[in-house]
Amino acid sequence: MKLFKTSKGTLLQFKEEYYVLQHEWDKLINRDNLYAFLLGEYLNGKKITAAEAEEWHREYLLPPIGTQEVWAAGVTYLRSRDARMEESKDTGGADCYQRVYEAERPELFFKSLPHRVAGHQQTVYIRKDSTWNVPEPELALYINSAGVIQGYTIGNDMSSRSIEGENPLYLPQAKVYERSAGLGPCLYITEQPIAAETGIYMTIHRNEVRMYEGSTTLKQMKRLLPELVSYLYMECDFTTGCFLMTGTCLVPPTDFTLQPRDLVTISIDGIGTLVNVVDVKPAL
Ligand code: DO4
Ligand code: MG
Repeated sequence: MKLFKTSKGTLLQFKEEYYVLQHEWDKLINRDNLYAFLLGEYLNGKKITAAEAEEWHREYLLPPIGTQEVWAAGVTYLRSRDARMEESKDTGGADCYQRVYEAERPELFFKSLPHRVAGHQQTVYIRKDSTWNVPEPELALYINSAGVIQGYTIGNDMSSRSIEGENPLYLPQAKVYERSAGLGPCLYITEQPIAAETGIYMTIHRNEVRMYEGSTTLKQMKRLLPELVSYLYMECDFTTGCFLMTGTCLVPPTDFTLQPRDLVTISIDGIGTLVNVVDVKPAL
């Protein structure tokens, strides 16, 4: 089942049918067993045609987030550890990535408030003071206030590799700025936890030329999803739940950096596709 947040209301897709639900977003998603609730609820919604749903997607789609904070996990895949050790080798920061990859405690960091999040077909930014910028395609979890995973979406953890590489203490500046987080296109709600075989795919296009293409599966992740959630919820309360990006396994080659107008396309099996256009923040 998929929930789409739009400026006209919430759209539920069940198989190939679409229903408009009346519930307020945060109240709808923050519950125990969201899948069972939606199964019992969708027929109370107003059914619309596939053509109408298509128009809602095109014209009114929003990121699938209400008042939740967005957090992120790091160095959860070997590929991310290796890329970060490489980018920080000349500045002495490489060792901390090796240590966190092996450690019992995962790396978790605050990523975004909802107003900084870009949805499907919206613009993400690269920083003007950064010389090396990449998208990070990540499975993102929606976890309810009781600390239970209720749904999944696609995350784009936009990152400055030059700033993080200069000094790991600059991580918040490398990661947190306007429109540095992409989420969407929907919240994917399943009866069973998402499968380890689930594929993640990313392409980057510049002037319609493919500059990068990569894919992986969740199986490559070193950590378990409940392990990440339990550390995040250990000492933090999230009254309407929270989103957690779970780390990247796809890193473009070291000579690649994003430019304005690049198109980043991230797909995850079952969830769909998140497309973001790259730009810089306009001057105030
Ligand atoms: O260690 C810094 C950030 C790591 C990260 O964002 C990732 O592995 O996806
Ligand atoms: Mg990341």
